[in-house]
Amino acid sequence: MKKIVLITGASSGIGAACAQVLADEGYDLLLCARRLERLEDLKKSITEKHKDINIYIFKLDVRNAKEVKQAFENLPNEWQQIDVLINNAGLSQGLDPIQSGDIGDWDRMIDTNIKGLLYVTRTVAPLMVARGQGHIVNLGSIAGKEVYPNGNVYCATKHAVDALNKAMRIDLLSKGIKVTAINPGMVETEFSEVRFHGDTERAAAVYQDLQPLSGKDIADTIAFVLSRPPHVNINDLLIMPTAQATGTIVNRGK
Ligand code: NDP
Ligand code: 8X3
Repeated sequence: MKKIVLITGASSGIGAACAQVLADEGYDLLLCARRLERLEDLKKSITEKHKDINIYIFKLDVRNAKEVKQAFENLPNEWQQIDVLINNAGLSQGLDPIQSGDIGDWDRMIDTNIKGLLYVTRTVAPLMVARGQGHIVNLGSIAGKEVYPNGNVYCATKHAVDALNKAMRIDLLSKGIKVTAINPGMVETEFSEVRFHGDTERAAAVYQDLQPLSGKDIADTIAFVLSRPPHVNINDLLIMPTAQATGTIVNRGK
């Protein structure tokens, strides 16, 4: 029987790459995000390559607890047998000092990266507990391991993901459920464009003169983590571009 992976934030970047790579690995895909048209395109392109992979897409804003609960209650029964949850939906907004940060930006990061991840986990973990199996993969960040100038609230949300990852592993230990954190450094996706509110020039400068990670680099790593035998769990991985030593120290060859 094929395994089902649920990927939040599958409409772009790391989430979309996970969908492609895990389809190659034979997983059926349960994909959600706010931009349904993006998911439709992704489904079409994966289906063209893999006729045998089942894909179910649905629109979801992880910040809305009621919407999250209803979306999973409304899933056809066979799609509720979720083997892997990739808590990937997340974002950064703004890069400002604490004394002048935008409160709307702060709310969006906290509501998505912490509360959204909790709402989805609270809904999906019981389904895994009932089956006595499952694997939850949480997208943390280098920003959850250290703090960098003006990263304040984004770093705080990813430190929260780091704490929740450890907490989930403890609470789910006796239930046969694996919990893994994947903590990337710079990955070239829509992340910086979203952080800088659509300023594509400023976003491009982040990745100038160095080779960042790609979404596929992270997806390949997750596929490796998921392919370990039942008695092996990778708790926590920090994965950086070779050109990046810390959140802020990078080698642009200059
Ligand atoms: P992208 O901006 O390319 O993708 C983010 C995804 O999250 C999109 O599919 C977006 O879909 C989804 N999303 C955002 N808000 C919501 C919401 N409220 N409800 C549902 N889905 C949402 O960025 P990445 O792929 O880079 O980011 C994926 C994860 O990786 C994030 O958690 C990020 O913090 C983390 N990360 C990224 C790094 C990087 O350098 N890129 C490094 C370390 C960690 P939609 O807008 O359609 O809802
Ligand atoms: C995204 C990477 O370095 O901008 O989490 O925090 S960073």
